[in-house]
Amino acid sequence: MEGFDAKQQSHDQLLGQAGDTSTTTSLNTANTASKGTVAPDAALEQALNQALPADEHEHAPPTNTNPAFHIALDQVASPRNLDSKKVQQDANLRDNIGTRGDYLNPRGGTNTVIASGDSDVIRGTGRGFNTITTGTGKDTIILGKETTNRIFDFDPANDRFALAGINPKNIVIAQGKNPGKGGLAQPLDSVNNTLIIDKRSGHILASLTFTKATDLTENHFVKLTPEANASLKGLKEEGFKTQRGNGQLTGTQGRDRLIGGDGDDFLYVGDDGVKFNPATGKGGTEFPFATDSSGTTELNLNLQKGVLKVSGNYQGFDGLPLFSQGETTIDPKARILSGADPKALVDGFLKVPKDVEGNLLSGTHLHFSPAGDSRGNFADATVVRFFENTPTDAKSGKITGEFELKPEEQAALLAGNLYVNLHTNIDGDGDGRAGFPTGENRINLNRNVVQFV
Ligand SMILES: [Ca+2]
Ligand SMILES: [Ca+2]
Ligand SMILES: [Ca+2]
Repeated sequence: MEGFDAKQQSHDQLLGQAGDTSTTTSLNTANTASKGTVAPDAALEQALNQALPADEHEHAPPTNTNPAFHIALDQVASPRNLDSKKVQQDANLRDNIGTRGDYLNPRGGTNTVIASGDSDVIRGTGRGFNTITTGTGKDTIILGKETTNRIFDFDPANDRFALAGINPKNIVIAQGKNPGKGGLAQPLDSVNNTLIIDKRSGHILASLTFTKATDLTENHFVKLTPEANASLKGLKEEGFKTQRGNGQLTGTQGRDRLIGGDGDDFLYVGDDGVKFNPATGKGGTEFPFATDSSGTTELNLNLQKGVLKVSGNYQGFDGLPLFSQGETTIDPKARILSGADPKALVDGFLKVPKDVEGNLLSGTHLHFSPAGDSRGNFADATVVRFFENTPTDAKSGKITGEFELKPEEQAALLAGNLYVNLHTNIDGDGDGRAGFPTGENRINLNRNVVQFV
């Protein structure tokens, strides 16, 4: 992954959270590939390819040597091997697709895949880089050599992997140990992520954001057989709506078969595949710096054609929205819970005068990290977008935002991986409480808010 913007880094550090920008270490270990496995694996790979429907055959795909997708086993925490005797075979993929599920193959390139609320099969074997949100249901992600799949919402209680032409004994499961942040550009080997590594090459086959490696076992893996690939040959005749080509392919509420091209594709469940429950927040849900504010916030979300619209309001706040009064210094009565120096804190904020779309600096930010659902609590101060926050009196106001989200940002949103933080400052009503520059209310757009239909 690329390092993130230096301005955002300083913002990050000033909020007292880890700002290490180190990226994934490129290290192809001269490793210990066991003798005698290469030829059978290659033969199996060829048999798997031939068993695919004709429009999915891979033709001499290039080798992916990008160092960002490789890591040495001494750069990860608690690496462990799969016990290949405990990994079952799967001879039928077709039956893993739910009655409203999809079959999604983005093929080569740098792709984004957002699957459905039912059980889907996603093929991540095109030797590129895929960002995947699986949605709900029991989803199967097919892993193939030299392909990296970043999965934003892997659910160990429901989802699993199928190994295409990779012997399970070459699979290593580990926890990342990189403390670096950077919004969606957080390193693949983030301390928050589980890594699935092909130890022959050090290739990262999957990076599962915000998951614990200890939650994965051999039960999360099956070996893919040529029969399993062949079971997908009749999907079109069965009524799956097939779409092929480059760019964005948008599915229907029924069964879809979406096959991308060699370039960068976006396979998308469709706007009618998801809805949003109202998102609420309060001081006690602030993470990592809970506040004793009695203020509350409610936001409503809408996503149409890649545009996220957010509107809502806050009330009962201790402080006015940060920067809403044109201030360039922090009110001495405001409480900075990170322990940061107030001047350094505000200077850090002021270094990011607008977001990637040109929305001007405000104290209300969109961030990347889930909290408040089954995955645990995470935070990352990197700004993804700025909202408009307009006070209507000293304690309440209106929040709006309209953002054109990139496909991977839509994937983060629909994985429940974004949150809104309302930073405050200045004692508007003179009661001696001047808000929280580190954040007075956090509103998690988590799995309880995003609802696949
Ligand atoms: Ca593609
Ligand atoms: Ca799904
Ligand atoms: Ca569908």
